[in-house]
Amino acid sequence: MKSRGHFVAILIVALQFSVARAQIVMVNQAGYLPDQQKFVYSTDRADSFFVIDAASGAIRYKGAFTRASSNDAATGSATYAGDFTSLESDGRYRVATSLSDSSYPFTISDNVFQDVYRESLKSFYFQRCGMALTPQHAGVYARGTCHTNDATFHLSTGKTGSMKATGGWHDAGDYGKYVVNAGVTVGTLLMAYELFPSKFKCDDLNIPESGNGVPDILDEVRYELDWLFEMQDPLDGGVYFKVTPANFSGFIMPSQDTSTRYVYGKSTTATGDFAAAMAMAARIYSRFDTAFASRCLHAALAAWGYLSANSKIVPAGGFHNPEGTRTGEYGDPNDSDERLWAAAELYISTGSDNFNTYFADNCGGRDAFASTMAWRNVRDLGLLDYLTCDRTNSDSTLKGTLLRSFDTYCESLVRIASNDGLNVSILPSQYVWGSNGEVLNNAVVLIVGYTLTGKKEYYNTALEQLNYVLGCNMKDMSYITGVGTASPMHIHHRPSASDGIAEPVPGLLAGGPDRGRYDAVLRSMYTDSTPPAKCYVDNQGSYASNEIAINWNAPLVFVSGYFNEAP
Ligand code: 9MR
Ligand code: ZN
Repeated sequence: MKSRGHFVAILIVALQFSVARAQIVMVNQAGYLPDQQKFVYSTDRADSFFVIDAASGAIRYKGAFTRASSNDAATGSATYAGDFTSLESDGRYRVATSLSDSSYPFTISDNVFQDVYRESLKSFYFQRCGMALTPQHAGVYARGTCHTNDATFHLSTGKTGSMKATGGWHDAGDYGKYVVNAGVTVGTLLMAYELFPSKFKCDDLNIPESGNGVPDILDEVRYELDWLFEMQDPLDGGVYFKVTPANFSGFIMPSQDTSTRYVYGKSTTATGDFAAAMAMAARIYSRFDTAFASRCLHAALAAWGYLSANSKIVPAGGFHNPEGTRTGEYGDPNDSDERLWAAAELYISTGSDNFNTYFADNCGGRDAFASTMAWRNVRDLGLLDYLTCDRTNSDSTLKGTLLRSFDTYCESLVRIASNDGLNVSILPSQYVWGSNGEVLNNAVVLIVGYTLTGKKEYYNTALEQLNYVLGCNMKDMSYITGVGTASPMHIHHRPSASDGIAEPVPGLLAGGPDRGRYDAVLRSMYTDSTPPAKCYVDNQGSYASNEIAINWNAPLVFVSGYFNEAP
């Protein structure tokens, strides 16, 4: 009888569980800061919700749901929001609704973002190419070195022979290294440090350089910069586009990938991003290592020289994969934003009028801010750095104009978020490949907006974007490996897939819903009528929704690091 009773009990629990999941109750699975805004979202029509102590079940807070949207285009559902901001006591909780649905557990405390911040930054160490990851620093994810062979000049370089192409981070789930994506990633991470040095000063991440007196974020970025130097042609300052094999490798460990790597021809987008990132590094590292800083500045100036000598985009029409090459393209037919960003950073680092004038003539003035940065659009990095710099000869009238444009842009993001059922700041049409990166880049923009204007709605909307990737989404999951109760287990990431360890490498952000359904797995599961915010699957084959990439992890580091430390 005992075992039968046991069976019935399990059945009841199982039934309750499946009923509970029929409607979702979405919370930030990392948790909430005690003194900040707190929202729970649900598709459940319940009129009220209870925040209960996760261990005892005791009710700690009771609130009413308000309808956030009815059948909105992104979620395809009616959604309800519950505000429990006034619950400020530290603890471990769950939300239950008056219809008996319940959420994953979550924490309220000052350090809820500590793990996501530290793990997301540490994930860059796990992406390192050209060195062994030791058990001391990588634990179970220790692995051998990789890609130490020279890269062969591809026909598109006009050269023969080979060159050194070691170090740096693997771009994503693949083992390629692409200068354009490296540039925006380095720019985002350095901007985090430059704007908020006290929030990004940790030196105890357990990377090989930890404890050396230089913040780990700068040590980690320097690993990428050291590879970037190799990508510059010393003869004319131009920068090669990428180092990859002709095709993506199978799902093997990096050390097993011995295919021929090619270095591809120079481009002005790569050279502009390189110039900007190196110019930023020149001023940011000058406090720690003057010789390194001046090397960065020389490289940036040489890259600018190449841009000046090539006033039209190189290659014509933007980079395209040559015949026979199938790795990432990062094709971008417009290099004006890369040039603008380079000019802004070179101006800030040198104070030279030439760069200031170039920036002023090309920044767009009243209409400067119209979009958020992404790998193909780095305008905002230049605009925001100009706006926040303290060069005394910068144009204060222009700064005033830019600030108004920026404020209007931030307001437009807040408006999009408040019309969205889950307070997400992207439009339904923007759930494209890497949408989680777009959401977090909007949060970066809003954080800078809050810093410059003090408008609390910018801060709150930025926080809601972090909530979205950490669980307040239609998949009811944290999109970050190893963070939260439900997170990706089958991420499109070659080391995670081939290291024999069930848990993926932690701290990696999945690309997120892709309404374009650019892979066969998404196409087999969803259709044109699937709500955009649902076009995601935790399946290794879904590279368009479940891959990871350095340029998506960088804004995650920025945003989680910002909220992790009190201002
Ligand atoms: O992030 C890139 C996305 O915006 C593009 O639509 C997509 C297709 O070109 O490529 C993405 O970048 C991938 C890159 O090309 C290769 N490494 C993996 C990147 C993330 O999926
Ligand atoms: Zn490698």
